[in-house]
Amino acid sequence: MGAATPDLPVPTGDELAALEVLCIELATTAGRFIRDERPDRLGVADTKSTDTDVVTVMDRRSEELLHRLILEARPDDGILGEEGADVTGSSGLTWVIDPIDGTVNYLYDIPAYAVSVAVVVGDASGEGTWTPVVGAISDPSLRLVHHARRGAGAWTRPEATIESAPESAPPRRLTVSQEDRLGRSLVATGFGYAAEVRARQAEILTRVLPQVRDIRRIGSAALDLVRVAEGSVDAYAESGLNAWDLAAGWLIVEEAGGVVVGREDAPGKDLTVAAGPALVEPVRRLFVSEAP
Ligand code: LIP
Repeated sequence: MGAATPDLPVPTGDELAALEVLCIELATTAGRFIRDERPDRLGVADTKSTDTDVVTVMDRRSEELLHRLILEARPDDGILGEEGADVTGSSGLTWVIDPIDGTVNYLYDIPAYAVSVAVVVGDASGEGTWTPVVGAISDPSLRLVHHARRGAGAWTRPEATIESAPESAPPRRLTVSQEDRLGRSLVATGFGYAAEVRARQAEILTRVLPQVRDIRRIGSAALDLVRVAEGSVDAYAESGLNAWDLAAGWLIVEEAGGVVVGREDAPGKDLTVAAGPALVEPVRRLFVSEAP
């Protein structure tokens, strides 16, 4: 396990399993919604940190849907959402949700976006003060949902099996790449929205590119982390991530045998690096001078 926050009450047994089932259902429901209800003429409803950091009406509607379903099922839990639907809970558990991760891909109808739903313990508003215990990431374009709960492995299953007959298509276990040679590693990364951040990230890439097999820029942190968990990239590194980009994918990578770290300890806005055990430290060193 990576740099988790120690001494936090973690749900166990039946409660954790029930939370995982709920996570899967919520991510799948919201994933289906954003795919099947995407308006033909989708526009930009608003912008956030820069005029390229966009919000669509579907980001908001997806978060409203998740917010309603979570409160119906778990009224005492907290909620931290990318679009601001935050709730202070009393249970010690917080749902950390990204209603559309990869919003620019979604806006351009590029099939690489996700819904990320996680349950964390600790203070989800801080850095290094929380850890995920359950997570699910819906990939609506591939009609897959990826999920994990602490201690039970990481899995992928077809979206269609969520309600119908789960036993009809048993989930496939996810396992990270065993690559241990930096020069043979395929590394996913991403970039912030602010010009000065992108300039610094480009400088980092001039050091990274000659030392790795190649990079991939998928445009969704949640899907980048799934790619690490399934071994379809060897590593992922990015600065500037928020908790909602990171929470579910962090757990899924760890439960797939990977390690997720930050600049020094827990992953977060400063830096997130995810890879198999042999590669995580060499990749971290490559990116460590990057600042958000
Ligand atoms: C995205 C991240 C991605 C990053 C993009 C963007 P959003 O999140 O998932 O890793 O490179 O710049 O921040 O904004 O689509 O939810």
